Amino acid sequence: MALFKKILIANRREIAVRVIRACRALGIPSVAVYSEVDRASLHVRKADEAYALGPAAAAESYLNVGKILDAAKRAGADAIHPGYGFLSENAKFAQACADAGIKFIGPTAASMDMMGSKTRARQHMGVAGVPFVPGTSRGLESAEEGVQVAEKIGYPIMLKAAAGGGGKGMRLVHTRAELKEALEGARSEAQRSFGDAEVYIEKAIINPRHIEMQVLADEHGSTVYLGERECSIQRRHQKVLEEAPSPIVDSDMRRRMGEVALRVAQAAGYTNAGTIEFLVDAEKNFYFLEMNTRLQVEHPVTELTTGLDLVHLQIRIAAGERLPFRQEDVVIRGHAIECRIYAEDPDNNFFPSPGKITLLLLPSGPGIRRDSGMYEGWTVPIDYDPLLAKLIGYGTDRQQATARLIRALNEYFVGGIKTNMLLFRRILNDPDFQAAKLDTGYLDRLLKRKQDSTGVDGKGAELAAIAAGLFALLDPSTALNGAAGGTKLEAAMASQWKQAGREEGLR
Ligand code: MV4
Repeated sequence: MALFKKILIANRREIAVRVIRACRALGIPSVAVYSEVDRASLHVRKADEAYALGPAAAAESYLNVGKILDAAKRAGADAIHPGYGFLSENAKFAQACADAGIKFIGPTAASMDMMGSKTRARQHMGVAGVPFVPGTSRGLESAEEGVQVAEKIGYPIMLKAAAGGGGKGMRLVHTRAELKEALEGARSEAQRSFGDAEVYIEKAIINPRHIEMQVLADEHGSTVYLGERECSIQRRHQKVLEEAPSPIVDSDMRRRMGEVALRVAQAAGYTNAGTIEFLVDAEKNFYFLEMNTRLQVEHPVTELTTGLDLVHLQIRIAAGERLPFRQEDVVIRGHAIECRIYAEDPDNNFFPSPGKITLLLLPSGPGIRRDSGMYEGWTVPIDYDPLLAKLIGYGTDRQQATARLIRALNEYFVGGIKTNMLLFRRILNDPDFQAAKLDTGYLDRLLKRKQDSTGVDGKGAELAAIAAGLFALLDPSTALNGAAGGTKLEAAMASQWKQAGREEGLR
């Protein structure tokens, strides 16, 4: 009757904690694995059991297939959840799990392989009638071939690595004169990054939106879409803030995108949770970009707007259960926005800012969800991606979700390290964000504008501090007036200035 005897989580920090929570809720014992620097990590504390993998280097720990399978065998785990990143999209790992008789909670190695190469994916999607950006569906043989294709589809064009992702091996080319050099650059970067120099051409979409569709597929042929996420707010191919639903997608567009996403998933023989990424142009035409064959960082915004627990469903699907609902049962309700809190220094080019968390004040209250991998006293290691936590605001509409998130960000305090938290106040208060004028160039434009210290108007913050001091003086309930009023007023004002100074220091 039990879904699994025990689940090992081949990951760390917030996503490991997220999966452990799902295991707990389902009554399944959880097993953590950790590297030397993660001995005291939150996921290790929360799991029922924990196994050491080895040194911090990912190749000797979270990317080491042999060590992870060995830990699973020792623990008696019959399933592995890979989280995101690390081995989550590694077809060889999925196959190695299958060969070891351990259920990989995700798609099959064959589905991953199909999506692992963009040219292969484009070939399959062409057959399935999925719209994608015009271009080639195989690697370029020469610069001359590139020039010919580019003349046909028209500049600007995009050169992309077939094995690529995250913008590596990608070049925007405006004219024929630039093409040869760009192709050489893209090829060598692709070879260096992926060990595969295959590069192909797409027509470039200028300032697209990035919108993705969540799907779930069981192992009995039933596939559903769970609505889209707007992920246009990113910097250097790293997402910063995501929301569901997308402000520009109406129910008709959602249905059309969803049906395309189902076709993609079915063409890949897909099972479990997956995401189909689209580029959307200014006229709201959408084009298949790629499929992510894992649970994504931003899955909570879909959970909040659908009321579903995606990790719970992933586990049930992996155990061979049927999806417990049909497409027509999926209802999108309300609006959710996620902020990715990174240990990085916005004043120093967003460089990672590891160190000890000396003070942690946590937000809560209506419409707030926090998925976190940190705790007070924990030292953030330098060795991995600097994501600390995700703060998600939910409301009946976008405006309420935004207001709740701003309120919660004001309650949230992470002391001892630098974080990107003030950036979110800037975004959420920005008129363009509030008007949903978003595309993949949005954040760079915002960051180029002259910024002040507080995320709101600098002079305004100063005035607010003074006004707070005056209110404190005039309000009898604060008992600041009277004989000792002068000194108490000074204290109240000093504390306001301290708050402003603290925020200044956190910038
Ligand atoms: C594009 C594009 C415009 N036209 N393809 C960047 C990462 C990779 N996954 C795909 N990317 C893009 N592909 C065509 N034909 C613009 C981008 C792009 C982008 C896409 C999604 C999210 C952020 C982005 C930032 C810059 C460029």
